[in-house]
Amino acid sequence: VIFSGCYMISAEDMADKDVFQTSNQPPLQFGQAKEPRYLLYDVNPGEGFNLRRDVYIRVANLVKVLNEDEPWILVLPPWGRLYHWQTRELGAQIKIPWSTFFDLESLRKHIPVIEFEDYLKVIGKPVIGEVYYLQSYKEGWDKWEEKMDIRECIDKPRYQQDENGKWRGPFFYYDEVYAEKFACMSAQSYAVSMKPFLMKNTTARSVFLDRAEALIHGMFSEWSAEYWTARRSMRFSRELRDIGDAFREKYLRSNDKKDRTELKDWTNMKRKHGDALGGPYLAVHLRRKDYLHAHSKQVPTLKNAAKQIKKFLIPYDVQRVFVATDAPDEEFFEFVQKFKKTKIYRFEPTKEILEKYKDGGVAIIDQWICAHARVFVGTYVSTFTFRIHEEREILGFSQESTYNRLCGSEEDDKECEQPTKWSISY
Ligand code: GFB
Repeated sequence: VIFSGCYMISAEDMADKDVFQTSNQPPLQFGQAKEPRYLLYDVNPGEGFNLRRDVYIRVANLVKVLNEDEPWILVLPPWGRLYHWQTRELGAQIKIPWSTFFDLESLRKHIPVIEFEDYLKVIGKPVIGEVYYLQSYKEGWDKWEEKMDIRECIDKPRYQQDENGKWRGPFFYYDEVYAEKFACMSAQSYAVSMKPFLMKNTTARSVFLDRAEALIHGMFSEWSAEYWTARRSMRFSRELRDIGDAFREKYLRSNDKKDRTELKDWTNMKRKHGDALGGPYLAVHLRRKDYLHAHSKQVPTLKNAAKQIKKFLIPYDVQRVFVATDAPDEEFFEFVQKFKKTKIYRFEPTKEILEKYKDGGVAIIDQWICAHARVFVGTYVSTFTFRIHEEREILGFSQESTYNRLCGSEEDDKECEQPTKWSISY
């Protein structure tokens, strides 16, 4: 069985989908249980990995509230062709399942989820019932109020009807997949407010919300326990954590016992700020590449970044620095040369690790190592940095050791506002 928990599978499912048949036992009787429905979603193609993780939380909480009334399963959108995944030798980097990056058993302790390929197996045909492409309101708005309406598409849609009436579109690069129905929907809505629409206005077995980043957290925001429950369920895969842990042990004298960062089943794990000590190293997220243009004022020169980092070393009594960065090699080596005695490290994947876990997996290993440092310094408004903050909240680090950022070379202390503290709540 693909998903855990209390979701019933109909007798009809049992009859024609061998995926549910176990051994030679006769089919089980499932009585009157309601068939589960499937929610799929996708995000604006330009968005990066870590904003996508935030959208997952919004949609996951929608699925959570749907399940209060009827069984819905979230279909995890395969990862693919993200702008920042640029290692050429890896080829297209598409159709990557969530299990490459995340621990699905952990996600399932929050809501029922399945991979897209498993969804296709269960349905038996490469079909999605209804697709709604979320967009804004053409006329704009004076005051923000929640509303949603089926409207004409504002832009030329990514979906086109073929000669057989099937809607073809960019379904995660699975060319054979089509939808039976398509519409644009103007929406100003909290994610959970889609519930009545999905339950009452749609009938298909599967519904796909495209541009799901348009749905906002609302009351399930970063400040609320519900946000954090979903967030805590987003554990990285065991394999990626193990690779990060081995690096910590080997190069940074860091392990969970000494660092007070041992993980428990997240449903029972509750830490206070300051419980975690962290390994004897500073970690910095040195975001470069497109940030040099996107946030030129807040991104320091390499020389200035090194100067800022040095100021943290004595107060935190650390002599090692771990650098997570998207910088090209020459920039990284230039940065290293700014230090004399301090040892500077970065994670360099073996060929096998890179091929297996790709750019996305390497970025997660970087985040995991940053999350365990005695002190962390991030990059202005980077969602990559924000996810590290959250990881450190979950592990129980003091907020002083977490919410620091590099300032732009020209920013004075007043301008260089430090990151907002998102305190974990349970
Ligand atoms: O994750 P992300 O949305 O964070 O996008 P931002 C940045 C991506 O760049 C990561 C790579 O997912 C990684 O693939 N990357 C960045 C890194 N920093 C590191 C690092 O330290 N180590 C490794 N291994 N990889 C936003 C984008 O990025 O920045 C927007 O989402 C836009 O699309 C904006 O480009 C300017 O929030 O930092």
